[in-house]
Amino acid sequence: MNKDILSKTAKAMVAPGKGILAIDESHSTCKKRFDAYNIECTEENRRAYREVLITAPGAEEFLSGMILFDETLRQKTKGGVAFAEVLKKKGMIPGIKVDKGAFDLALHPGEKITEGLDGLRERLTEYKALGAGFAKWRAVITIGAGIPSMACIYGNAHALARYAALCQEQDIVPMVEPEILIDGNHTIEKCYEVTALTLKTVFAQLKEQGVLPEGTILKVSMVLSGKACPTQSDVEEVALETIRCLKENVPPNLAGIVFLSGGQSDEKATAHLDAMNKLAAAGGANKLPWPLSFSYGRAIQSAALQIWAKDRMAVDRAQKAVVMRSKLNSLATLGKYDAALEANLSL
Ligand code: 5MM
Repeated sequence: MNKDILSKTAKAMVAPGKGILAIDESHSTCKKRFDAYNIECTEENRRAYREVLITAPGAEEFLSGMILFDETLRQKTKGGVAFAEVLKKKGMIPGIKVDKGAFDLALHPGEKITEGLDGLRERLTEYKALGAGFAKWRAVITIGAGIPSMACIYGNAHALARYAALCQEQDIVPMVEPEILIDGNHTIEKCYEVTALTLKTVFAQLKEQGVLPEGTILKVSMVLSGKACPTQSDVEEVALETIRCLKENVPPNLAGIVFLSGGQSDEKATAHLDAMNKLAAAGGANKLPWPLSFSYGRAIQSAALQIWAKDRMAVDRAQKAVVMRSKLNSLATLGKYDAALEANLSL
């Protein structure tokens, strides 16, 4: 483990004004997104769509990297340049999703465990040779009647720590992603409780496995009311509760924190991040020891996918959409976003 390489890469991932674009949908998730527009989920369609995102001119001003799926890391532009090379030439870091997905947790109905540790050391060696500088593993925690169980939280936390240690062994920065799902009618208080317990357990496991915090990025969900909760929290409350939860449960020497959007609208995901960074910039009790940035998938891609789906020739417009959304999120990492800017998004 080279501590300098790890902390340098991790710092670059959350450099001021920069965040990460997640385009690491597995085939089944990609099919869901494509189905909404009647696009066939073929290897070539996936490649063509990802080429639009990866080659978007100017995205590098706001993005430090992109998370790719195994297939994408092996694909090339129409002109024959490997996607990882395109990213590197633009000064972005290629990342790779290394988990094998979330499966039913035995004896625990309604809960998931993420798999993929078998053979991970060998896969990481290959991914490194293909250009990956960081790797992502997503654990899924569901809130419902009597869940999450400690078996689910602990099992996922342990797997996250084992994966993170394997990454750091090869100087690959682990992006540790415990996602507390937004689905359900739970309150923001319940989400806070589950997020806090999950983070506590994950960081205890990371410590136990010897994972270097300075060479690790946390990717986490915000503290939100469940989608079907009759009382929805406002932007200020989400920002305050998320900051409070992170400050209580994340070690201060972690390299950085990025958020997933998890089904929030594009505007809400940006506004929440901005509110947190405005609070942090104001100092006092909300001052933060780590940068807070984004690693959104849907909340950056949605407009671009819609444009490209309707007209495959409208690559320029789709690319502008992804860059504009990245720019607004970049402003949010600095606490400089203004909802009025949404009106200028003439796509
Ligand atoms: C882009 O989707 C990622 C992969 O998900 P699947 O394994 O389900 O295909 C996902 O991990 C993503 O990186 C994060 O959830 C963030 O994406 P959102 O859309 O929540 O911002």
